[in-house]
Amino acid sequence: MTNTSIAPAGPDELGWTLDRHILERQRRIPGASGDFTGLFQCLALAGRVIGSKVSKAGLADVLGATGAVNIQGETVQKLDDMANRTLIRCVEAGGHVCVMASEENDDIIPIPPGYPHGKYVLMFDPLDGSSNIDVNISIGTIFSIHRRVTESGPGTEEDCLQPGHKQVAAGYVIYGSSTMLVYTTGDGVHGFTLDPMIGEFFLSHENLRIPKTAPMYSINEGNHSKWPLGVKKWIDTLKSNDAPGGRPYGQRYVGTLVADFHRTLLRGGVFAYPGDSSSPEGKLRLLYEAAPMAFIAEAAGGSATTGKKRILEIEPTGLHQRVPLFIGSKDDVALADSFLAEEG
Ligand code: AFP
Repeated sequence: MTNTSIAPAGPDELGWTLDRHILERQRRIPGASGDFTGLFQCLALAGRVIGSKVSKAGLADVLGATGAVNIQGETVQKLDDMANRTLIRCVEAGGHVCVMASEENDDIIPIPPGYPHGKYVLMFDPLDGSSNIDVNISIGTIFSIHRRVTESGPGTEEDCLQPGHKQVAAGYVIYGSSTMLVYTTGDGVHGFTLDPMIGEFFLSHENLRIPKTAPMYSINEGNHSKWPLGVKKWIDTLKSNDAPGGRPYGQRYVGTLVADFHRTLLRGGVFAYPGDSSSPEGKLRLLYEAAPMAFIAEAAGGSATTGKKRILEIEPTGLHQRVPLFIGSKDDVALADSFLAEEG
């Protein structure tokens, strides 16, 4: 006899699509409007479009620089520009957000006239790791979602300048050997892998947890001479020979935060971009890089600090503010913090 009843919620031969995963969670929230689900559909579309362009980077005329320089003083790559425009176009008409902000734009990005203003605020780094684009190394898109704090109408900078602990969701898309979208709403981190033949993200990594510690560190050692003493001593300790203490640690560094963080999330260890004598606040941006990754790290059981303060507690003062970042396994970040505390 054929069983015609609806299958119970749970993975079956189709697997869980990203859409279904978000929808099932929406149904658990009484009175949910579907706006969050709608916004995620826009983000997933943007991820698929950008991923498709990235995978054809050598064939299409998208490699190289546009000739422009962004607010950070960095050369804008053509793919950076394409990714930025794709995200804005995919999201602006949906009616889910009241304002956006991007690492590539000097100011907030308003919703164009004629479109509704939603209750969410979207901030993103459209293509993290731009300097790796031309050499075929993994790059990514990072996003952070807040609820608006202004009442209604167009969103403002005030909506964007919220501390990271107030995020309602954060995630990234990594364009690597496969395209993956990883996200959290603060209660579990889930990873979805794009099936390029079907054009859909399927749940592949449910409830990711960062190991408590792992013998791996990730830092740009070329900056060694500029580091504060505490960072030098910490890295020297990780490299020292101490078999019972699990040292020396191995070193891995891609130079794309999304890729270095993704490895750290899956395998454990610590990623760091400290402040140094030429950039006391480091290189990474609070709103587009550090805060969303910190939200994901904490939801996976890890932690993220500036070496002195929890990233998610920082009250932002500017759209393009930078912060030192130590992120990953709880014990490994705590060890880094202890060296920075000694320094005073
Ligand atoms: P680009 O986007 O300019 O390549 O910078 C990437 C990044 O912001 C972040 O993704 C990396 O973790 C970090 O910079 C790498 O910086 P260094 O090249 O100074 O190591």
